[in-house]
Amino acid sequence: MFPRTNVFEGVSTTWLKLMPTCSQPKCPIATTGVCLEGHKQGCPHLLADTDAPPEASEDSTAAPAVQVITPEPFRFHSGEKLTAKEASRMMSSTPVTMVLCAGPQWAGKTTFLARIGEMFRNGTFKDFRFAGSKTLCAFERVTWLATTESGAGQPDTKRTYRAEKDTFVHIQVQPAAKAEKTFDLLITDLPGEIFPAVLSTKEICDEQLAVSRADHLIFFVDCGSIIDKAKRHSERDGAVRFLSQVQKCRHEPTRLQVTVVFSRWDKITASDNQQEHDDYCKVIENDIRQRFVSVFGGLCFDRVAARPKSAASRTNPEIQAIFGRWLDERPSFPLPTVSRTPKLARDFSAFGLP
Ligand SMILES: Nc1nc2c(ncn2[C@@H]2O[C@H](COP(=O)(O)OP(=O)(O)OP(=O)(O)O)[C@@H](O)[C@H]2O)c(=O)[nH]1
Ligand SMILES: [Mg+2]
Repeated sequence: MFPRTNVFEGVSTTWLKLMPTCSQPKCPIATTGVCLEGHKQGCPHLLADTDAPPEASEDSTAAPAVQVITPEPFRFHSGEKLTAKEASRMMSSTPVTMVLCAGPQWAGKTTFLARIGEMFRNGTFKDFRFAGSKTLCAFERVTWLATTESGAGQPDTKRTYRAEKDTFVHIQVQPAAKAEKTFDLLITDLPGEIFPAVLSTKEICDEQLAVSRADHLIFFVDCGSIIDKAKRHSERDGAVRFLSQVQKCRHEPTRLQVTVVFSRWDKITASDNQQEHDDYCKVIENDIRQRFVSVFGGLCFDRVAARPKSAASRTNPEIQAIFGRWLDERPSFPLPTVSRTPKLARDFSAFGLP
């Protein structure tokens, strides 16, 4: 084989003029544009150039084709929560664990996430280190009202609005003992405002992308309602109905790990009838266990006070244990035998979003 003569003329960093290449060693066509044997068209010695556009070889009198070399696009993030499309793009490029926090309004879902952020910031997280986030602004905003700089008299949390459904906070962490390993988490918080609609209509539950895709569901039972005899039965009923809806909407509920959190637990520990309320929580726990233990891939119960009135009642170890479970090795499932449709519109995890 003869070495191919130079194919580029007038090379600049971004523009390249493509010239034909000849298999004859001394042919000057690549540098002068004149064929060694005088062929004007159809020279049998010219090599096919896969980079050259077809018109170039068909008509040698046409102007040389120009190819633009463009750099790979680089995406910048605003630092706000990721949309479903952005989350989908991230999931297609890296393994991600998705966590959904759900429960009625005021149950303390956002405060729980804010507490995780605070613990990373003040260094009290024991087993994991913060390794980055594409949604730092959103994370900061969640914890803002809990800081003294915000000027709020009492630490508080901003409501999660309806429009925030299926938007995701991203966090990357490293295990303290294995700094070379990183885990990516996408966490979303179902706005309490749409909780009643999800309970009443399966179609609305179906619409929640995170319900169909999450690896972990943290369901919040509000102890502020448990201590109120007029509200506690509907709180229990809401928990059972939500888990039933999820069971119906999930394609394979056994892939979902569920944690039921009795949130704002300090409301019970500070109450005069602590034992009675504690017993009622156990009744709810047994009821949920009986109904769903064989439905989901895992079922755990925790008592959490993310932002109690007194700092002594904080349940930081429990919150860290829940977080640690999100990063445990996932149980392996047999691969599906059917072939995957890459453009399946409803398949959030197959990234079929437009
Ligand atoms: N006493 C007590 N109050 C808490 C605790 N966690 C949160 N709160 C308060 O409960 C209120 C509601 O908390 P959020 O985190 O906004 O509740 P949410 O579930 O996100 O509510 P939505 O956004 O409406 O769905 C806020 O005023 C919090 O400060 C807790 O552990 N103990
Ligand atoms: Mg909220």
